[in-house]
Amino acid sequence: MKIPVNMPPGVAFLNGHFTAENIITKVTNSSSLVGVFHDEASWQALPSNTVIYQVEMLSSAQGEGELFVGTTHLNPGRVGDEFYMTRGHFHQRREQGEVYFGLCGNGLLLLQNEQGEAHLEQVSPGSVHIIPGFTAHRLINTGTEILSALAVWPSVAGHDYAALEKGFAIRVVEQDGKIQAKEVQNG
Ligand code: M6P
Ligand code: ZN
Repeated sequence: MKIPVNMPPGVAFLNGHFTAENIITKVTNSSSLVGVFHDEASWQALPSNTVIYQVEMLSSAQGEGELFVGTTHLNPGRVGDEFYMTRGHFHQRREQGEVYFGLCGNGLLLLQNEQGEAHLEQVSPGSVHIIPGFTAHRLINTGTEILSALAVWPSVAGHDYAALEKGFAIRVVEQDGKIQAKEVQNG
């Protein structure tokens, strides 16, 4: 009997683009990131169709035990002094974790627990980030190139954006030509 060998989807590790039959793409414009950046006037001044990031995802099975795979491509740039970043989220199923892999560009992964304690990890090509359960996560592009990171997460995890209405406890800005992480009051 001839045993079939199927061709799986592929990912280019240099830029995170997939080759697959069905790729789902979600574009996030600045206009949908209401209240995310601290300098509201600079945010208002951006053309509303300014693309901040795009996520491309493989279409895969959903349900308990199934995994999603996607790449976030976060553009370089700033809103006022604050670097472009993803909205960031807790998982609806709080106990579910996730893994990010830095592919290209340079930035930071902001991690924050339910007590509001936050820390940063350097994201660079080849970096591996284990995001535990009960931990909110956001990517920040502090470089001049696109920051692309591959992510693998349980399909049942879901996104809880509302839990972060007050925002994260750390903001990353450029000040005096340097990348600076600042603690936010009422974060
Ligand atoms: C990664 C994964 C996705 C997430 C995306 C964008 O690809 O974590 O689940 O949706 O980043 O992040 P956010 O949902 O915070 O905009
Ligand atoms: Zn997640």
